[in-house]
Amino acid sequence: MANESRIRNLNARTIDLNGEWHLSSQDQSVRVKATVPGQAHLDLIQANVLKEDPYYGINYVKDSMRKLIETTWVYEKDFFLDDSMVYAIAILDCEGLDTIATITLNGERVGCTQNQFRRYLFDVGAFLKPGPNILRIQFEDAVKHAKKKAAAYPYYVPDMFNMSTAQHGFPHRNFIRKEQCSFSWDWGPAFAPCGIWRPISLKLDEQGILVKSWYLKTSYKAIRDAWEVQIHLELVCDRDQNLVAKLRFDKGLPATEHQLMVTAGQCTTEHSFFVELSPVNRWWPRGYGEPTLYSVEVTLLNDNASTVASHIFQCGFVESELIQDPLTEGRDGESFNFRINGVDMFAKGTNWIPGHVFDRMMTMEQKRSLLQSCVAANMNMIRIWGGGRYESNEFYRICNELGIMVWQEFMFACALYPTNDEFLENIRQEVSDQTKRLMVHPCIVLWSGNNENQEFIVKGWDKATVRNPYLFTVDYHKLYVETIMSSLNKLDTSRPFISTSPSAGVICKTPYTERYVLQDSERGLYGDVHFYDYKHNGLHVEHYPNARFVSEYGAQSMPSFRAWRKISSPDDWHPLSTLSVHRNHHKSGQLEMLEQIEHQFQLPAALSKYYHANFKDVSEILIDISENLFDLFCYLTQCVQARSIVNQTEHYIRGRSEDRRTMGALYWQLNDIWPAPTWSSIEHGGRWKPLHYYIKHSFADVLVSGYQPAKTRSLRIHISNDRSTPIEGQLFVRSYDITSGQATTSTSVSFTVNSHSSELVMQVTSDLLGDDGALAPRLLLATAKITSKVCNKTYEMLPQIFPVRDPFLLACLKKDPGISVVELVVREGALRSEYQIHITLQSLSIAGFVCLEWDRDGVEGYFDENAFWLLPEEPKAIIFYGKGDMSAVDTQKSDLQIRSLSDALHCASTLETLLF
Ligand code: BMA
Repeated sequence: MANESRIRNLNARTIDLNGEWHLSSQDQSVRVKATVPGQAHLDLIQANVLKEDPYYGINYVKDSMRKLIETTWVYEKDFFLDDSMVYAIAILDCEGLDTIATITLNGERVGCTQNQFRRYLFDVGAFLKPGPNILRIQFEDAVKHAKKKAAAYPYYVPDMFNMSTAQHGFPHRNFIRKEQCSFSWDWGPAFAPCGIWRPISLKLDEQGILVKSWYLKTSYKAIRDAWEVQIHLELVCDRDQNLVAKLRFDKGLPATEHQLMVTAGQCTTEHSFFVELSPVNRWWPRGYGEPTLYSVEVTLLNDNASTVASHIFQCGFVESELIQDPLTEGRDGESFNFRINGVDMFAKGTNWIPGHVFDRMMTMEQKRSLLQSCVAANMNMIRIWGGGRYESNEFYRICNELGIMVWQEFMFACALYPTNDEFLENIRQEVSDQTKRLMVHPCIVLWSGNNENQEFIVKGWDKATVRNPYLFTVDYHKLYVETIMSSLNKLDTSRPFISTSPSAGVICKTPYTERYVLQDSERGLYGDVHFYDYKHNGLHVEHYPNARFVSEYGAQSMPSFRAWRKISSPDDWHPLSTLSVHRNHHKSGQLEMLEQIEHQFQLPAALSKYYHANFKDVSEILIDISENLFDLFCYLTQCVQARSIVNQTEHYIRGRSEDRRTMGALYWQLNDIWPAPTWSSIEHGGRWKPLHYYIKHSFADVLVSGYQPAKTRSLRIHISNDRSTPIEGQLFVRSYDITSGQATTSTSVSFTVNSHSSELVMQVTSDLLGDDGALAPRLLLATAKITSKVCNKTYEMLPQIFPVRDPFLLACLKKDPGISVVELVVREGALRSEYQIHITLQSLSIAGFVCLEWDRDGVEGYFDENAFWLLPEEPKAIIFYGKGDMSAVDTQKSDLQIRSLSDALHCASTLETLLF
């Protein structure tokens, strides 16, 4: 596996400046040890200066926390340069400073920075001295800086701050090139941290040459029908000379050698050559082939034929296209789909946000584990959303290896931005730095300019944009097309670019001319869509959009009670407690979740009080039993979220073969930045919510899905085939009376479904189920047995409660379904750090949404299935894939928490007894 440490520059001596530093407040009232890379908050916690946990309760808005932002923090490092060190060139390489910083070396001003996302290289030869040196980096208050910039700007540029009081954040984030969500988001807190957040080093040449940066890009060139490999170097040299670059690929690709001319001073040199198609194995997204990667070593020799530097890249060969062409067969509108290596692909995935406020707090292992969870849930794409940060090279290498396609946004979101010369120049540099760094990664299949900034203007999210859309549209074009797109195109045209998401498509690609506005009748016919509906029942399909590609859609849920317990006290354990409401940064989010529970299950009576009555009236009475109730609330929110989002996902997957021609579903959002009520499918810390288990089902290569159209009493069952060969087989449907647990009907039908398409296979009507006008709720199970030669597998539909659209009365279930663990065996896995727990469960009567969870710290991993139904007399075998220390598992069954819908009923009736 390639990693950062393999990147080396043989000849330059690199003085690693990471590790121990000192951090002090400008007035010297605080002075602590610091760790670089990092951010000041972390050092203050480490030194016990910051005593409160920033993630606990509402600490994040407390004065002690906010004062940190207002302080000017100074990082200092002493380092020693040996007398014998002779150098002609010395570069201070800052890979990431967050954000407004002034750098001095031995008291001399080296420079200043104003962009968290840029790599700053300073020539420091004139300031270094033999013996001890002091490097000092001073950080300004980011919030104050942004405010100052906004005030000095000739006109108001909106950032949605007025609309987001529930976020408890800071305004004017659009005036600073800093992670936008660090000023708060509707799922995250505002800490506006500062610090040396990425590695820092000093580079000295030895023979008069220093390579500052190495870049490599591979792209398919149709005119040559071959792969072009471009190598790009940025150097500093003490004289003009001829260099030789030798490239050695692994896996049998031919070695090459190239002459490069370099001139004295700062210079860049570029060289490209072609590799024939035949020896190359392409990088394929998962599900379509192997994500083949190549390693290539570039060695530079000087005119004395001695090696002056070398570097190893991991690269791949892939053709990425985004097809936005008129539809054939007389259909209106245009397609929006990814064509990778010539194959049209349905994008199945999710949206990625920063995994922790303080980047260092999230290890690469944790990021890898999240990406592996995407693979485990059958995804092939993630969208790195524009309000967060560009991830490290290692992150993209993991995506390369796992075959996950990346939709990469530039870091602009939910705001309009200034467009003065200073700002635009800053952006040009940012785009150039990030493109050069990232373009080597085959996983990146799309560059996108921003998140929702065009929609901001078109939908008039702020009075200013309603009053003067022209001004903001001109600014928009200047920033995303004239600045970002043109800076990007100078470096990389091998992948498609879109200016924004959601989009209304382009009228013309050259010159890039966007449609901007869609008429009502054109909605969903062009571009991609973001869709949120918090009002209607999430199971009512007619409210979902008809769209070519849905790059965001989501519903909120609580984190698990186990996670919530760690950041709260018993007083906070109410759906509408101060903390619950405060930490849900989406206004009215708590009530909306209650409403969804009401829509889908009808609220247990006690929860209903929260929803319908004035909360304060009942809070006192409920305090003693709130733990149970709150735990139940968290569980129910997760059940309704899972149901809503998979129903929607499956609607989009079926849409591939319908008039909608949908070719992508990326739900909002994979992960969390902290424990809070959000849209995530995996909570902060890595625990899968039921949604993640359900999504795994929806994104399988063959999907059996059912839905109940509006105004019908039928369930339509479709089979969607994402495989590249047709499938045939038999679909079996069984139904059970939920109240009695008795099997009622069974039927079957044979089917054939073409490759990459979706077919209606069966229509289950209430007649078939024996509807006499007062149908008791049925549990419908469907199994597709595929008998094609290349695929001999069985796929299940997610169990459906029929009628799907009616709220399901929990009272139909037995109060105690009698679930028991028949067997629990722990087995070592193939790797030492992996193990499996095999569990067999059974139940005396029907049990719905049976959720398993380990009630013990240190047990990490996921089950192969969760939130499932148990039928009487049908034992179910479940596997838990554990990671880490196996001894953390207590094989006593007491650690295994089992919950089902009946607990909601049980809890509700207990509460009722207590209340009335
Ligand atoms: C979308 C995203 C995010 C946001 C999410 C949920 O619009 O782009 O900005 O967090 O909705 O509201």
